[in-house]
Amino acid sequence: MSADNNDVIYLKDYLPPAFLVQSVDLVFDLYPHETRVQSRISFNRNAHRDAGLPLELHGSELKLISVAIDGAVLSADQYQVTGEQLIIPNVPDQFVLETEVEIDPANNTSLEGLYRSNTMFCTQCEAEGFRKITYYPDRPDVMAAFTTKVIADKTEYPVLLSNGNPIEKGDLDNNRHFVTWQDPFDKPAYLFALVAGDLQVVKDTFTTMSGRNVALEIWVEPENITKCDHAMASLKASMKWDEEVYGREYDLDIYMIVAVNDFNMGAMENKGLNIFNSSCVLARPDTATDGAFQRIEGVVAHEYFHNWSGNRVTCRDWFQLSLKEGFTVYRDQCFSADMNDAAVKRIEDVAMLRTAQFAEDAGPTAHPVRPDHFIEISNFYTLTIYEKGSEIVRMIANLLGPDLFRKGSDLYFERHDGQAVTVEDFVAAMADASGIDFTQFMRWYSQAGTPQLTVSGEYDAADKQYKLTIKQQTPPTKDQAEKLPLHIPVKVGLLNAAGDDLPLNLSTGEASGEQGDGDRVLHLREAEQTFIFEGIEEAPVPSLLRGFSAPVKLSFGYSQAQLLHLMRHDSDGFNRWDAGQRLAIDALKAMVAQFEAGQMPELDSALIDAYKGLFAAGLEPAILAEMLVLPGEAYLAEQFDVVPVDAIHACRNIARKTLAQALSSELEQAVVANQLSGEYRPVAEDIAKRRLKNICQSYLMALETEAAVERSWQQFTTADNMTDQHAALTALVHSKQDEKAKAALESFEQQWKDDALVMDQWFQVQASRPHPDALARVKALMEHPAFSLKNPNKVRSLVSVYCNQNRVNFHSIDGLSYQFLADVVLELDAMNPQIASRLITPLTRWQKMDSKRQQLMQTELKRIAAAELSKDLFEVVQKALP
Ligand code: B3K
Ligand code: ZN
Repeated sequence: MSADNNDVIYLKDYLPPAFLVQSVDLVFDLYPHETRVQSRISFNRNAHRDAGLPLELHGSELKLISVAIDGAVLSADQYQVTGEQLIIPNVPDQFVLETEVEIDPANNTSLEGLYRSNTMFCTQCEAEGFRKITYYPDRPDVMAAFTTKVIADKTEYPVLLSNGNPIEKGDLDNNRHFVTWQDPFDKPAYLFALVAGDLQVVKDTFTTMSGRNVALEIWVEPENITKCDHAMASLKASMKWDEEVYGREYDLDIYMIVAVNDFNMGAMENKGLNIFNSSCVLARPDTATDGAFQRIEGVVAHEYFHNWSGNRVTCRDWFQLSLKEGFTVYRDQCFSADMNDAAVKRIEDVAMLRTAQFAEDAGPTAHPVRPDHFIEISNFYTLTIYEKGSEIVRMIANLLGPDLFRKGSDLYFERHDGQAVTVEDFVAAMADASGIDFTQFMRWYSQAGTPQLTVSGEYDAADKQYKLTIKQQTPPTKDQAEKLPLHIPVKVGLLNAAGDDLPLNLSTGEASGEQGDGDRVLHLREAEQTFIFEGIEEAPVPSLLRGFSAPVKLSFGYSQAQLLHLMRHDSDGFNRWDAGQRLAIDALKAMVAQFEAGQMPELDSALIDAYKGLFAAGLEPAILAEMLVLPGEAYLAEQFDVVPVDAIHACRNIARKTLAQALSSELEQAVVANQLSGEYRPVAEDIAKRRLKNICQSYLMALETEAAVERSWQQFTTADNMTDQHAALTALVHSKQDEKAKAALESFEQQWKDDALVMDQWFQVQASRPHPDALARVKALMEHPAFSLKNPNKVRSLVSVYCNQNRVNFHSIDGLSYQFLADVVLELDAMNPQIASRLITPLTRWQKMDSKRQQLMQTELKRIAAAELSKDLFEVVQKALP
């Protein structure tokens, strides 16, 4: 399995660059197979490194045509070219390097560097893709001003884009033309971008807070021109929000977004020229679901926010990736919370974190938010870097409060504008702005694994005291056996019997907030610590970790009555939802135990009553919808040491049917009451109603009564928006109504066969269908004309969705799905290593499966390991092997 270049790179080995770049001039002469790239780079020796060091540039898959220094062409003995580098031993302290290379974009299936998507040229350079374009010090701490001339055929590529502002354009011989772009801001090479194609544009403008006009442009293939409005509105809202909340203004005169079909992830924040996966930018009410509208809003904002948190202030090295990603995710989460329902947004984010990031933190690829070594950095664009990284920033924000956090972020941006910095620099700005000591807190960046808090409460009626004792422990992870106590902010409230928050007066223990407040943030620092509240007149019910104040697992011996109390009364919306989740988990675990003992599982009637109560509680549709959803199979799996995959699936289904039966009139009523008329609007209020209606209808479909099936069919055939059409399609396809399912799928395919993004949804609905023929169907769909292994969206929609969301089939005891995934991963690795190494994830999570499945999964991992692998896949597989 080992290629020879699988060297491990360590954070401790960081050295500043030997040469700095003053300016870069690039000329691209674009042809599908033989693109020529000329570069002219002025270098200066870095005074912080030894004199006399050779010039070492990164370069990969490049055909070197010529190299010259200060105008003199070098002979072959004056430099060395390896698979990864161009090394020139003797160079002056200051010089101009000119190179010309040839590259083959049409054969670049890795979608990194310069490649083709449909008929256009586009680039993806983060993290280390620029080295596939030309020889360069491809590291984020080398920042320079770029000028880029793009030359191409005028008919096939009328639009030629790069970073910054266009400064010159003109015609050339042979029907070719050019545009020259200049980016005045120094940037690392990972933010370079180029696009050439036959594109159309939607234009708008934004006036910044200082009164400058910025041209906004979204460039798409002609058939997508009607799908840009939502992204444009989201962009303008993001620009405004960043001015208001962070005081950050956009800096160039133009901001461009380009939509491409073949893209490894969601989008990329290249300076002034964002490149987006079409799935994260294109939407129209009839083609995109509410979820897609919200995702677009979030991703557009995320990439825009990077202009400050990432581009103006960037990372010193890739170990600091969370510096820009964690902070930017935190910023986009807050933005989406402000644009939508804040409690629902928090619930969604936490549900994802607890399901997927906690599993990552407990699995073989667990790593700290700032890793200390890697083989392939592409493997570290993870939930830990992004989502746990965001939780760390959220904890800092909560420790400081809004005003000091703003002061801290202002200080960070001012101090480090134009620099490539570290996580320490970010935290130092927060510490300097607030006077808070973050020394112990820094362990959050270096310790992997999810801390476990075990909490107990003791009420002393005589002394009117309530004592909370909190123990913390972080389990060992693959690379770190020993863990130290973390500084954990634990937000708590105490509810009295009437359900009100008691005033909290702390006599022992450190906390933020004022004495007498209804909730306080306890500062847990020790392995075990007791906090004492005074003047508590009655035995309270503690509401712990309000708003999910830290990314931890928390256990407290709650009784069912206490959870019901929290579910009804907690003033914290998140914890009200979480109490419901805990109740449901307890009930489902009891059912699993019955199932495994060979009994017929029965849902606890207390849960049924609690759910019934939700309908009478006068909740907002958005919250009611969230509270009605049972924990998913993946999160339920997290609750067991050995995962009973089949029992979880069966019991969850039985629970859904039981609830549907018991609550049929409430559900019916909600379906009727939440029908919307009028034009589709992707606004929180309408999204909540559609969601509530569709959740209730999906419960009713669990019973598959004639009336329910008929209603889904009606909705499917008459819906004027994709949210409703898709919900009805899912309900039908996931039911046992084979005829109706088939008819719906055929009609949907007929209607949408020319729309790639809608066809992705068609693949997803079938890949997640929990029926025994699922694997055969997925395999057959891989032969469908709309499927392509070369397109990441298709691979994700069909293969990833099957392996991650159709758990009962993926883990089928015949091991055939494991074999299937291994086959696909091996085939894909030769084309697109980044996608292959991500796709394999479910096969690496064998640790909590039963021994039979463990063995089947390991057999496939070993089979993969025996092949010649990319660096990306090699790194993941070697970690995952037993
Ligand atoms: N910064 C990019 C991710 C690049 C991934 C490279 N393999 C998108 C984002 O986080 O905004
Ligand atoms: Zn990002």
